[in-house]
Amino acid sequence: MGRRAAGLLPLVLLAACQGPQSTFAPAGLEAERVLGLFWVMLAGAVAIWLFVMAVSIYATRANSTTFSDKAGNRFILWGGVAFPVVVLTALLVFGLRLMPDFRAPADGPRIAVSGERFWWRVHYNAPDTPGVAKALSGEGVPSANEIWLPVNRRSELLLGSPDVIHSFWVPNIAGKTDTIPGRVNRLVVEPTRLGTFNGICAEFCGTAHAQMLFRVRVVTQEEFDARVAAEAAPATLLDHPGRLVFERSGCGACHAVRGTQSTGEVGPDLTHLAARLTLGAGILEMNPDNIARFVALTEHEKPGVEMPAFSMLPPEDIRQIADWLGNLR
Ligand code: HEC
Ligand SMILES: [Cu+2]
Repeated sequence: MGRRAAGLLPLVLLAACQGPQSTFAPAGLEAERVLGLFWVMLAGAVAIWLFVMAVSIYATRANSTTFSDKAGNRFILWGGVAFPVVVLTALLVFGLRLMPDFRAPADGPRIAVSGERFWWRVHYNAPDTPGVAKALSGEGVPSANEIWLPVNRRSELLLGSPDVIHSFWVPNIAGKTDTIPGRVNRLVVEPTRLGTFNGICAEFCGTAHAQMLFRVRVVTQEEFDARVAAEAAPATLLDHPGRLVFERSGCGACHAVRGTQSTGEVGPDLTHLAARLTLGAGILEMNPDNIARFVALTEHEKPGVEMPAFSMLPPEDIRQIADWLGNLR
C-alpha cells in the first residue's frame, strides 16, 4: 500500500462516522451534548499532551544546572498538582452542567421497551406507573423491534427486561442505558432530526446478542400519531389462506396477531409485521421472501434464536404464511 493510500485512511474512517449508527452524526439532544463534551475533552487532551511532550523533550536536552532544585519543585507543584486540579474541576463542572437537560421531564409519548432474548418488545402509550410490574405490564399498544419517535419532543422510554441484562443504545440519539430485570430505567430522549437510525444491544446477553438490533424512526408528530393508531388497530386480511396455516401450525402459541385467536406473548407481536423495516430484530430486510426464509431456516439465519425453525412445514404452507404476514401493515 502506497503512502498516498495510507493518507486516505483517515478520510475513509471519518466517512464511516456519518451513518445511521454513529455518535459523530448526532440526531438527538443528548448525543449532541455528549459529542460536544467529547470534542472539548479531545482538544484539551491533545493540547496538554503536546505541552507535556514539549516539556519532556526540553527537559532531556536542558543543562541540569539551568534550573535550581527549588524552581524544579515549584514547577512540579504547579504543573503536577495545581494544573490538574484546575483542569479536572473545570471539566467536572462542564460535564455536570450538561446533565440537567437530560433529566428534564418528558413532554412526549411514553414508550415501554423490554429487552428480550434476542429482540425488543415495544409498547406505545405505556402506563405511567412506577415499578416493574406495571410499567412493563404489557399494557399499551404492542409492537416490536422498531420504535417511532416524534421529532423535537421529549419521549420517555421505560426500559426493562424479564431475564437478562441488555443495553439499549441508539448512538445517534442518546447514550446507552441498561435494561435490568427487576427494575425500570427511564431514558428521556429528544430526537432533533428526522430519519431512521439504528439501535443495538450493547451488553452481551447471549448467543444472538450481536443480532439484537432495532430501528428508530424519527418522524413528525402527525406521522407518529398515525403510526400508533395503525399499530393499535387489529390485523387486516383475516380471510387470507395464510392465516389458517399460521393458526394450524401453532405459531399463535408464541405470537399475537390481534383480531385473531393468536394471542401468544413469547415472541414479537406480528399484527403489523410488514410495517416494520426489518425482520428478526434488524437482521433481514422486511419482505415475504425473507419471512419465509426466517420461518424455515430460523436458526440458520439467526444462530441462538429462541424460535424453533419450521423447516418441516411444506414450502407451500410457509409461502402462504409469509404472504399473509408480509402484507400485514
Ligand atoms: C416457541 C415460540 C415460537 C413459536 C412456536 C413461533 N415463534 Fe416466531 N418467534 C419467536 C421468537 C422468540 C421470536 C423472536 C426471534 C428473534 O428475533 O430473536 C420470533 C420471531 C418471529 C418473526 C420475526 C418477527 C419480527 O418482529 O421480526 C416471525 C415473522 C415469526 N417469528 C413467525 C413465526 C411463524 C410463522 C411461526 C409458526 C410457523 C412461529 N413464528 C412460531 C417464537 C416463536
Ligand atoms: Cu441483548
